[in-house]
Amino acid sequence: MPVAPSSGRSVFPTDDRHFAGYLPFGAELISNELADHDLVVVVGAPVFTCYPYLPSRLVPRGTQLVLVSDDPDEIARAPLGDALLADPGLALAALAAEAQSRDETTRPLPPDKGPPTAPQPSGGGRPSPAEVFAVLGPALPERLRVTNESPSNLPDFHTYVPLTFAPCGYLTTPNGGLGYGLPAGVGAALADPGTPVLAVVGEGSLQYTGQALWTAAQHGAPVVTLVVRNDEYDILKAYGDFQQVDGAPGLDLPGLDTVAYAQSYGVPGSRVDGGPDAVRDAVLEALHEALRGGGPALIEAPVDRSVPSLV
Ligand SMILES: Cc1ncc(C[n+]2csc(CCOP(=O)(O)OP(=O)(O)O)c2C)c(N)n1
Repeated sequence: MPVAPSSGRSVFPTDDRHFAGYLPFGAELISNELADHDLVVVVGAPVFTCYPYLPSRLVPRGTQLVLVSDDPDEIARAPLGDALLADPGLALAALAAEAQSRDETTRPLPPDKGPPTAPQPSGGGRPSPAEVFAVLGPALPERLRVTNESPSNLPDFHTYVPLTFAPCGYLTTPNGGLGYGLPAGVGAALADPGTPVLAVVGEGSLQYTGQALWTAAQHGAPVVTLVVRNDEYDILKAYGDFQQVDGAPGLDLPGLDTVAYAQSYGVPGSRVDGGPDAVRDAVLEALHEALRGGGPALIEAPVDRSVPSLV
């Protein structure tokens, strides 16, 4: 079972043998990924959110698509396929019961994928985001909510950070609009203070709703903000490359001091220059402290400035 492109929630435990990864964002890439399938059932998600624009059918000709949704507007928006207006949970339960009642050979479990391959060392003075996530991800506690608003690192984040806690164990913006992640994490921590939150955010995205740090400080919310700092709007540089635009202005972010910024809102912060192991230790310590009533903290982790390819 793959997760719909740009899903705002974790809908399936990523350590399950049936988890088939995240669908890419661009139409052509999605279509290629689904090419081997006769039937695609989209459950409780749009068909499909796409970015960037890559003109293509969403599924190959010959592949049937059915949307199951309780949202008539979503059904009206679906650009192709058939739709069933129904509660997705009830519909899936009915489908599972029907499948079990059939006397057919059960499909074997998909092969165990094993752990992801280790990232290439960045080669520069700073680690890559992948190197940080590869060390941090497996060390994170099971009972943890995670939010992500660090756009250029999303594929690395998904590769190395297991998302297994439910319900709403993972929160992110489904449409790319910045400013949701940190407030969502603070709100979740206030609603459920027994579950700490790790809010992963780019230093650019932090500027959109950083005031949430003040709310976290005032209420002692157990939220640890991890700023993945690359000193630029990395994903927009990637978009510039994709559109073959050279030298778009305003995409460098030198001189932001996110530690001082957090402190100005009453949240203690520290910059961790010691590489992935040091970042992991600092995050785990801060999560531990937060759960013991120590309140929020911010950790800034410098990473290298490599611009990822968008497609
Ligand atoms: C409300 C809003 N304003 C502007 C944008 C455009 N935008 C998309 S990503 C991005 C930069 C994010 O920078 P950063 O958080 O540092 O992450 P990076 O791309 O470096 O990983 C911007 C400005 C947006 N998506 N939403």
